[in-house]
Amino acid sequence: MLKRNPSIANLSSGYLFPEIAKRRSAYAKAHPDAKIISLGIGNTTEPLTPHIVDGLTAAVHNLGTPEGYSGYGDEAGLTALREKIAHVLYNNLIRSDEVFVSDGAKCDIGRLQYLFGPRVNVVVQDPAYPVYVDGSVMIGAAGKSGATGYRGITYLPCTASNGFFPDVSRIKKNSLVYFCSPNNPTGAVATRPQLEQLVRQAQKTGSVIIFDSAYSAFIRDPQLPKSIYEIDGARTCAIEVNSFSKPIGFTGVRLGWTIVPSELTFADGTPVIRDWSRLTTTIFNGASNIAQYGGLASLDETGLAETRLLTDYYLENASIIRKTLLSGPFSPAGVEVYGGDNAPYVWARFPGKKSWDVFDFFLDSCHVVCTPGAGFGPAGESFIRFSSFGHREQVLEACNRLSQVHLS
Ligand code: PGU
Repeated sequence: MLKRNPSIANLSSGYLFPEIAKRRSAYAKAHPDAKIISLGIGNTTEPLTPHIVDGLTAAVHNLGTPEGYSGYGDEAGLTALREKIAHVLYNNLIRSDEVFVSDGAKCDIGRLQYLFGPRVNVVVQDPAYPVYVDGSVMIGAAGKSGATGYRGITYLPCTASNGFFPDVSRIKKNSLVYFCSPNNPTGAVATRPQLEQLVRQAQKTGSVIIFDSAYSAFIRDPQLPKSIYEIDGARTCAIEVNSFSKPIGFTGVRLGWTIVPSELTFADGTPVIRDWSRLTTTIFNGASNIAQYGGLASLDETGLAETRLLTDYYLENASIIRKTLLSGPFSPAGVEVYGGDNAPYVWARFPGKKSWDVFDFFLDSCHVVCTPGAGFGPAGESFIRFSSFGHREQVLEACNRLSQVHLS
C-alpha cells in the first residue's frame, strides 16, 4: 500500500469551514425546529446583477454558434480581460501581460505555494485566512502543530494593541510573507505608510510578499490603498492575488487573477513570472471562458456601478452587525468590535472567553452561526468573526436574536 503523504498528515484538524458546517448540521439534526442563520463563511448570497448576467448569457449564446465557439483558450486568460484588469483596476500600475486570470484566489494561492515549494520560510499575519498556513503545511513548508501554531511558520500577531498591523521587523531573510488587506478575518485595512513599511522590510530581507486583496472592492476610504502596487518598490517584491468572488458574487461562478510583475526574480535571477507561466500552463487549463466574459462585463461603466451597489449592500449588513454588537453587552466583560467599515467582516472580542465556546453559545442560544477566531490562528482566540454576506432580512433577524442574549 502507498504511504500517506506525511505533509498532509501534519495537518491538525479539518479545514475550518467544513468543520463549522459539520457542527452546524449536527446541531440542526439534534434541533430540527431551529431556524439557523449563517453569518459564518464568507459566501455571497445576493443574485448576480443584470449587466453581468448579460455578459455571461451573451458568452453562452456565442459559444453555441460556429463563429463564436472556442475551446481551450490562453491559460493566462482572455487578452481583453487582462487588459481591462490592468487598466480599470490597477490604473496601468501593472501591465496586462503580468495579469494571470484564474479560477479564483484560493486556487491560485495553492498554486503559488507549489511555485515556492517546501524550502521557504513562511510568515503569516496572525490571525490569517487558513489557506496560507494549511497550504504551507500541505506543501511541506511547515511541520506539525504545537502549542503556538505550526512549526516552521512565523506568526506575526495582529491585535487591537497594534491596530491589527504586525511588527514587520520580525520578517527574516528570504521569507514568503502572506499579507491580506482588507484583512480576513480582522476587517482591518493597512494604510499606505504601513504597506510602505512592509515593502521596505521585504526589500531589505529579500522576501516575497503574497498580497491577497480579495476584498479590495469593499474599501470606501479613498486614502486606503487597494493594491500593493500603489507602493513604490512593490514590483520587485510582491505578487498580488485577487478575485471576482466577493465583488460580483462569483463565489460559485469562479474567477480571479494573480499579478506577477516582470521585475520580480528568484535568487538566481530567474524571473518569477517565467516559472509562474511554466507552472500554470502545465497544471491549469485556464478559467472558464463564460466566467471571463462575465468578469469583463463587470469592468465597464455599468458593471462597475452594479459592483458598487452590491458591495454597498454587504457593507450595510456589516454596519448593522457592528451596531448590534456595540449596543451589547453580551458578556460581563463587554465586547470589543473591530472591522466592518472597509471590509465585509466584523471582528469581535469577548474578553475572557474561548472562541469555540462563544461559537457554541451563539449557535445554541440564537441559532446563529459565526466563525470562531481561534480557527484563524493563535491570536484569534477570544474573537468571533461575523460575515456580512447574507440577505438583509436574515442579518436583521440574526442581529435581533444576538441583541437579546447574554453570555454568562
Ligand atoms: N482570499 C481570502 C482572503 C478569502 O477570505 C477568500 C474566501 C478567498 C481568498 C477565496 O477566494 P476565491 O476567489 O473565491 O477562491 N474566504 C471565505 C470563504 C472560505 C474559503 O475557504 O475560501 C471565508 O469565509 O473566509
